[in-house]
Amino acid sequence: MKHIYSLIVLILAGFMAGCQGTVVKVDSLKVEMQENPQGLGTSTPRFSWQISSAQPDLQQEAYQIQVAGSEQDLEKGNNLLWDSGIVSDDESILIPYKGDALSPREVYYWRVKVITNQGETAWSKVNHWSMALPDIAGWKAKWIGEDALSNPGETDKAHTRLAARYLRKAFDSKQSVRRAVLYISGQGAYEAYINGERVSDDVLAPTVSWYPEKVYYNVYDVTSLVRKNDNLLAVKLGNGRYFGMRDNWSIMFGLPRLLAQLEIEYGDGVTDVIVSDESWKVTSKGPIIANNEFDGEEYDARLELDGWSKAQYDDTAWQQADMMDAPEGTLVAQPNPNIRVQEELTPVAITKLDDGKFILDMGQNMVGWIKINRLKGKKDQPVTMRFAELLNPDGTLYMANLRSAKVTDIYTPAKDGDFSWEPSFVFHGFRFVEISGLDYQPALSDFTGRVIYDLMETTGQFETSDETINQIFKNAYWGIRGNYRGMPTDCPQRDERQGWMGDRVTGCFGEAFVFNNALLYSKWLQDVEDSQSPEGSISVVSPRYWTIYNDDVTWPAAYFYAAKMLWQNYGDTESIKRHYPSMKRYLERIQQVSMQDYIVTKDTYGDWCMPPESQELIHSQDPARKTAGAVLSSTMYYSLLDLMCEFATLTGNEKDIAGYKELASKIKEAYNARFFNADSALYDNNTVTANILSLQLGLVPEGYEQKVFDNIVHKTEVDFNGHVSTGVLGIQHLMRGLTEHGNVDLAYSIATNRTYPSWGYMIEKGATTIWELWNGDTADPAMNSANHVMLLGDLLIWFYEDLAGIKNHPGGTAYKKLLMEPKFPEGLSHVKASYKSVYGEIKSEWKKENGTFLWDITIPGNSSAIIRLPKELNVSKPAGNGVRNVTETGNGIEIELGSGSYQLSNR
Ligand code: RAM
Repeated sequence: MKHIYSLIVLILAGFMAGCQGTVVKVDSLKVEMQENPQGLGTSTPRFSWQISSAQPDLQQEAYQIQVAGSEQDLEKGNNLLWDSGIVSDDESILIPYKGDALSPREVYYWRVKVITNQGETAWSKVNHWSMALPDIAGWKAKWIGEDALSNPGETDKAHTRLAARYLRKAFDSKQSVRRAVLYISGQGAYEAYINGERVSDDVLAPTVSWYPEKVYYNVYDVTSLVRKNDNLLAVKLGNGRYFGMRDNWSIMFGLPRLLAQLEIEYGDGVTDVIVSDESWKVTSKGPIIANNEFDGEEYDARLELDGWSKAQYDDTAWQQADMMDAPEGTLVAQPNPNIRVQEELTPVAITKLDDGKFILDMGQNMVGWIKINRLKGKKDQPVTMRFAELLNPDGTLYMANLRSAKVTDIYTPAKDGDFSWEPSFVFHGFRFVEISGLDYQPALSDFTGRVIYDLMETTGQFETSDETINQIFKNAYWGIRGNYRGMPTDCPQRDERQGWMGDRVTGCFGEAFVFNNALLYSKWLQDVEDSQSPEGSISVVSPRYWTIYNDDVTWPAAYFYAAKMLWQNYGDTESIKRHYPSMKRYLERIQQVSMQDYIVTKDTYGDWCMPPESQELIHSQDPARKTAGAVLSSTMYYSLLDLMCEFATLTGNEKDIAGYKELASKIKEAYNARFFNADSALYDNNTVTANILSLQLGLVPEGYEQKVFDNIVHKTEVDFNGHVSTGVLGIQHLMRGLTEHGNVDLAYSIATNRTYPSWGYMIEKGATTIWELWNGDTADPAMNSANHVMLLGDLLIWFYEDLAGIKNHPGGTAYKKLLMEPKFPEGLSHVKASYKSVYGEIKSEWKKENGTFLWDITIPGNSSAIIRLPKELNVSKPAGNGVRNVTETGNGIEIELGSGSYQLSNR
């Protein structure tokens, strides 16, 4: 009999079981979530690893970690700084160091051995990390720069304009070097060289921060670059966010400045320290005559300083470096990776316009810049590149949505002939590039699109039988990485590019499936705290380059939600612990200034960017479409109290819980009294947003959930013809909400719509990223970016959790225990997803075709999953290695699986 419970479970990995001794491997060794990190600022680094074996159901039972000051000591077991001994524990992520005090600057070596239910591993390979400088005491260097606007046209007003600073210091290294480490912070951005070689591939370093509170420095091992005798340390300084792009007080901190300390250890134990001080030389008369993140970079090759970054160079024309004030903020070793070029694109087309300009099409809305591989230049004749996301109907660049950003890179050749070039201190958000100043048609291969974002691993792949969903995923992938630059930004192209909090409240959870964004987000939460006012207000743009203390809830909610995301997705509780007091202060502040009779009355942005009544509008003016601010704020505040109860338990603040609960129940009561109509089961003016937030955030009175849900469905189907009607807030819960309450088909049709408003409509109109507005093709250009991620809402979470079934078990974190319960919307026949969790790669691929159901699952070592499938699929009791438990329930089957690869089917 083919069907009735004739499941075959192939435990692919299990065939080998029992034949011979199992080899259990331990690898993917990380310290503070990085492989061999340099310059850690924490005294208790945390260790993580992954285990794997060819047999299923691999579980860790104990571990042993050893740490020593040298590889030899570690291998011999001598002079260990920490030997954890055998610790009975199944935890393999973020285990804190508990050994002797670690010294600043030092390199430490570590290894781990794991005891599992399948035997013991050998010692892992040896990995290492190094420590940062001791806080202030470690710094002998002084902040230096050029303390004047000394070139023609330079200004700190309006569109600021300033040439890059070039700094150099010759030094002598007496002997051969055992170890050389560069500690460096250049504000706003720097590029460092030793003997002409870049010290790293990082670009636009260091990471951004709220400089009055914090200034980050980087640590690089440069041993291989320092040689015996004559050496040269050189640094190029750009404006970054320090000498800001516009003369707003909160984005203009001062002229660029450098702090650098190169510490050299020789073979005989003698050390040398080269520091930034008055002995350095500086000039601003080099080729980068202007650099401004909004406006672009101008490079005049006639001013090139040939060989300036190498020892043999005559710098007598340069001036002595000026001493600069130290930025106010505390100097801290940067915890998150810098930005890198992580992909290169070749343009797909080039078109000549009537006026002789050329338009390059990169085929993709991307973020970064154009590297000119080779062009034929004419002496003194600038080649100009301007960047835009879209074209006008006549084929020219569409610049209207860039507002005041000039986005123009200019290269002026010093002589006739070939040149190559790329900028150092700017980036653009663009698909199209206009090139002027060439009198011949260049080739596509003359250009490379350099794609930049914070260095991080791509963790997720996602593909289905539906092409619209696949393209949306691709657009999201490009949009997300295009907006990671030391902070998650709203957009990469116009004169804004800020860390707008509301854009990420639930988005950050979805993003975490696709990218390992843990270090970016934990650093950003520090920016949020650094930007908090003494009264406890949170700036909805953090770091607060625009200081906006609204004392409302919906945007600042990202502070709480992103902390939860770090816990849920990575098992990292550090941010919650660190920020709990500031979060609490914020909630108290709102209670004091924005709450009346248990309703949070204050709201600034509404359900931002909902589809308006007319295609030209940015914001709806129609009261029937708009959700009341108090509905948005009160529901969201209520959800924050829920989160705080969890956080309080985690951080040992249980005493706070009763207060949160009491406040929450008063809010719920007041909110329902004010906004809920029990007869119709509608909230306020019955927008989908009002109803879905009330439902999903837990405010609906018991027994009314189904009715409220039915209203959401009715309204969506009847009034909006099965289309989305929400803005940034409603969309955060829509897809999961519809699915959880039993209407995955409606969620699926919203996800696959190609008509307005929908993500598919954007694609229909040629989008290769996600737009800021549902009506991005017709609305006023004043606020109309083609690369915003906020309208993704909970879509990616829904892709992974509901379509692929990759989801934490309730109460579980970091995917150590999964609840895999995919939903099968009508019309979708295939989903293939993978996600590299901190335990290893999870895979889920199901196919439903002509009555056949096939599901391939991979669960990484030291994790497990509960599988739930509905009765209709006729999937029966599996057996074999790795199958821990099978239960038939009224509705279907529940299977508990240990790690391994499995195939479930009804064949
Ligand atoms: C826009 C930003 C951002 C949004 C705010 C309220 O200017 O681009 O996406 O969060 O406004």
